[in-house]
Order: sequence, then C-alpha cells, then structure tokens
Amino acid sequence: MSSGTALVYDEEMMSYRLLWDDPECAIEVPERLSCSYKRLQDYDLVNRCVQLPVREATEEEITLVHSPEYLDVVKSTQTMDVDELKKTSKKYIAAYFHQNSYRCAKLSLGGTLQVVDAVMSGDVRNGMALIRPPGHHSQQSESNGFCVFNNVAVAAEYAKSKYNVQRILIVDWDVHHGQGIQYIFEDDPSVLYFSWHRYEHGSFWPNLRESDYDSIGKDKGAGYNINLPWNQVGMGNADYIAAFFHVLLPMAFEFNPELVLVSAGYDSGIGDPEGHMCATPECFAHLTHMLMHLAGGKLCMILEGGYHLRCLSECVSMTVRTLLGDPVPRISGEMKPCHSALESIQNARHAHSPYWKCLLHDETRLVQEISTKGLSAPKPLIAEVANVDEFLENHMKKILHPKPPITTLLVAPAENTLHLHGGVQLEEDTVTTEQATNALSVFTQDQLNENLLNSVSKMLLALHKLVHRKTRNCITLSSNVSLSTAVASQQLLALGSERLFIVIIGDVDRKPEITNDGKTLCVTIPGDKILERAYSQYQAFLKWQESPHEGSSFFYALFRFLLPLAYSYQPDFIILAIERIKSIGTKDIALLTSLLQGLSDGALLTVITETEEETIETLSNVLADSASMSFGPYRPPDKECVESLTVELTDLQTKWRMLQCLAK
Ligand code: Q9C
Ligand code: ZN
Repeated sequence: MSSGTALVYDEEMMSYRLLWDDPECAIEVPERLSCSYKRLQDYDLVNRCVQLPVREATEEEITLVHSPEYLDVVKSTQTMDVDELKKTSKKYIAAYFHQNSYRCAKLSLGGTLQVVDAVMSGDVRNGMALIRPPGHHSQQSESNGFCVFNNVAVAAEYAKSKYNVQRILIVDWDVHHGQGIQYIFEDDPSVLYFSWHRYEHGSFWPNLRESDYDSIGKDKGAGYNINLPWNQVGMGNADYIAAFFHVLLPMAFEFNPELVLVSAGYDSGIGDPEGHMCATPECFAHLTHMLMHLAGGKLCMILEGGYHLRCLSECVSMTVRTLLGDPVPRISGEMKPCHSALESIQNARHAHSPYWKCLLHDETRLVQEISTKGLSAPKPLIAEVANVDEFLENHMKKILHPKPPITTLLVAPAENTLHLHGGVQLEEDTVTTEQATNALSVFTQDQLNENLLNSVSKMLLALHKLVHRKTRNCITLSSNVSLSTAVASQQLLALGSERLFIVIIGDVDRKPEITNDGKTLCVTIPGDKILERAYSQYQAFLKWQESPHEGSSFFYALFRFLLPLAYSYQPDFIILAIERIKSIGTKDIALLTSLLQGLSDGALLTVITETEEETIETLSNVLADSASMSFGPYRPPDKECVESLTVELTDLQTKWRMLQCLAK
C-alpha cells in the first residue's frame, strides 16, 4: 500500500481576476486559494504533505474532453483587451475571462493531473489540488459558472487512457450541479457520477430540468449518473451524511471503483453566499474518511467552488487532515436528516433501484407530492448563524483536540509472534493485579488464571490512557473476550463515558452490562447461536451470514444499519468485541473498524480472542493507519439478508433517525 498525501498549490493561479463589475462573478476571487493555503500552513499540514509543482496541461490533454474550436477561443483571450474579454465572456453563462485565464486554466488542469499521476503511480496514497479556475460546469465547447476547462472530467479521461482504469467514481459535493461532468459521461458506464446540489425544484442556478433525481444516465450509462437535488436550503451534517449512507455509498461500493475523484467544492459548507447550507467543516472530514475506503484509498480531491473564505479554508484543512490520517473530529449537530432531505434521498434511491442490486430488495417508492413544491421562500431549517467567522473560530477550537501521542496501544503478552504495524505500541507499564481482581469479582466467582488477570490489569491501565487521550485507540488480546469486555465497559462508564457504543461479533457467553439508561448501545452480530433476546432500543441484533468465497456484501449492512445507528447515537467511546468469527470475514471486520473510527474522535477499544492472529494483525494495521488496505471485492446482498435487516430496522429507526431513508 502506498502512503503519503500529495498537495498541489501555486500562487500563479491567483494571477487572473474579474476586471469589470458583475455581481454574479464577483465571488470567485484569487484570495480563495491563498486563504486556503494559509490555513493549511497554520494547522501545520502543508509540511506533512508531498508538495507537487503544477504544470501546464497539454493541448492533447485538454482535447480529451474539449473541442479544438473551444480551445482556440480560450487561447485567443490571452491577447484581448478588456472590452474583447468582456464580449467573449458574455457568450457564456456566469463566466469571465482575463488575459491570464488561459495560462491559469492550463495550470489548474495540469495541477489536477499531477495529483492523478502521483496517486495512480503509487508515489502517494491520495492528494488534493488547490486550484482555480474550477471545472465542473465547463462543457465540451463552453465555459460556464467560472469554469474554463473541466478539470475532473479530463482527469477521468486521462486516467482511463493512461492507466487503463476501468471504473472511476466522481463525487461532486460542490453545492452546484456539475452539469458539465454529467453531459460528458452521461452514456459512459465506466464513470459513476454523483452530485448533490441546491435545486429548489429548478429555481436555483443553473436551473436545469436535467439536474433532478430522474436524470440517471443514458443508453449504456443508464444508472451511472446519480443526482440528489436539495429542494431546500439549510441542509446540514445529518443530511449530507445520510445522503452518503443511503444513496452514494451503497452504489459506490457495489460499483467498486479503481479511482475516486472528488469535485471538492465547499460552497456546500456553512456561511457560503451561494449555497446557504449549514454543514460545518468537520462534516467534510467524515465524507473524506468514508471515501478513503474505496479504490484501495486512491482518492484525489480537486477544488471547485467555495466562496466564504473562512469556511472554505477550514473545510479544505479538514479534508487534508483526514487524507493524512489524523483522527476525524466528532460530528456536531443533531443526527436527524430533515424531511425535505429524506424526500430527495427516497426519490434518488427509487430512480436507481432498477440499476443497483443493493437497492433492489429494499423498499423504495416515489414521493408523489414533494412537500416543498410551490413554496416561494423556503425557510432555512437551522437558524442562520449571525457571524460565521466568529462561529467558525469558536467551533474549530471546540472540536479540534491535540493529537494523542500514541495511535494504537496493544495489550498482549510481552513476547508474541505477531506481525504488527510500526505504529502499534505495546502496553509495558508494570501493573498490580489487585484492581483487576476486584473488577472481575463483579462478574465471576471462578478462580482466574494469572494470564487473564495480567491482561485485564494492563487493559485497565490502557483504558485510562484512552480516556485521557494518551492513545487514540487500543487493542486488547484476551483469553476471555466476554469477561474483558464486561470489565472494559464497566470501567469506561465509571471513567465518565456518557454514550458507549458496543459492537459484539460472535457468540459471547456473557453480555456486558446493557444499562438501558441510554449510556450504552449494544449491537450484536451473532455467530450461529440463536439468541434469547429482549427488545430494547439500546440492544440491536444484526443477523448476517457471508459466504466467504464470492466477495463480501457486508458493506450493505454497514451503510444501511451499523453506521447510521452509530452516527445517530454519537458515542464518546466504542468497544468492538470479537469472539469467535464465523459470520463475517476479516476484511469485513477491518472495514467496520476503520469506519467506526470516524466516531468518538477515534477512541475505540478492540477486545479480541488472542488466537485470532490474522484478524489481530489486520486490525492493528487498520487502527494504526486508517484505511491502509483494500477492502473489496464486493458482491450485492442476498434477498434474505436485506429482508431480515429490514425487520430489525422497523422499530429502531423511529428512535435512531439516521437509519431512516423514506420520508414519512
Ligand atoms: N445566485 C462554482 O461553484 N451564479 N460555480 C449563480 C445564483 C453562478 C458557481 C447565481 C455560480 C457558479 C464552481
Ligand atoms: Zn459551486
């Protein structure tokens, strides 16, 4: 696996600007780049990246997407005076040219391709291009919406021809519809394009009928264009994350791309004068983190819009931090998507259900009357923040914590033969077994062997370090997972955990204390035992059976059930207990573990049977270096799996609202 994060930035791309009065174009300013870069420096992120120089894109590269005639027009703007520039600009919609536009557009595209080359060659794992002009509105022969060349679309064609990539996912989280990308790949099944965008039933720019959820692609490309129109402003963290769980991610995992390109526009963030949305910067860390689990981590972020300079630069910083593998800050806000978002999600799922097996067995139907239709001035759902700069200043202080000095602390016998990641540190402090004896006596009267006492003692020490953020996460090997987990959960609650999320994989003899007071939420993925079960909203069961040979469909359970449940709950600590593994494979557990790190600031304890060597080694890699492996291949879920999961969801989703994907 490759490592490292590429960063492309060059201030020369600030050498063009709007030369006349045009309120529509005035927001696209050179400072967008310098502010973003400055903020990355403030957070000391630039030095941690592999900085790459920009280069000019060649004519051959530009014409992978654009017509030679259009290239000539752009070229000719180099020598124009202001009147001619203005005249040429007016031929297009929301576009402006400057004498340096051509040069900068070539650098912007060339910079994009630099990141793609670095990622595809394996020099780095992922990367980001801080560039302007943006690209996603630009079309074969047209400038549009501040865009000159379609950077991301050319990047996709380039990756196909240079690296023979068969499947590319483009995620467009800019608040505008990237209609340029849609037009270019509409009939191309090798590119899956996803865009969410402010739409308001077509009343928002670019006011296109084809931005609605029912434009699903054409001919061979049918099913490979996903539009998620937002019919109200004020969409926030819960709406965006629900869109990922219920629309993008299941299809993306079924698609199984070899490369992911993101049209990373941040006008979908809070305070943006174009978007009027409410998502806070850490939301983009979560979106990035989830996408890092596709395509073996090959992820390229290409800047598009984003016009509130402070919001833009905080969002860019959160994105780069996450690419570098830093812990993802806990998401803020109530984790409950709004009604209008659910209507859009429901309709997008319905429109795509004929094309994607992961949607086939699920209940989908169309919203006949969309509730916001005909409302002239839809009200923002969240009271608008009066001073966004001030809000962000405080918000970032609140959510960002110093990075724990240790990433992964391992509680294991001092001499072990495991092959562990370099970032894993063995818990070596000397302990007395007295505290462990006391803690265990609550759960068992049996005579306990020295080994278990020693391991539980060390675990108690490690839990203190976890709670006090001396370590990000922790692995405990145990000869008795049940007992160790029971002690760990009791201890974490005693140390002040208010929402402890427990996932148990396999059949444990003894359940940790399920308190039913809201302080614990426990999900069991049983092995082969039929469990006596009492229904509670704080105890969930996931019956799941993978047949190990044909690829896994566990991603379906993750995005339909486990992660929405976890995100609804917003735990402060997580325990993952792994007993006897029968029902799901090592890669499934690795994917689950890696994604769960997006919650609880990464504070996660894994308790695992000491004999499961392969799983221990895999999880130590995942915990010490998030998303350091390929998780696929995948296959779509069976009908029975979907149906039993649906039954389990019926009651739970009334309380845990991120589970819901139908508007009621
Ligand atoms: N008030 C990008 O974000 N103006 N382009 C819309 C609606 C055009 C946005 C006017 C916005 C173009 C890359
Ligand atoms: Zn935009």
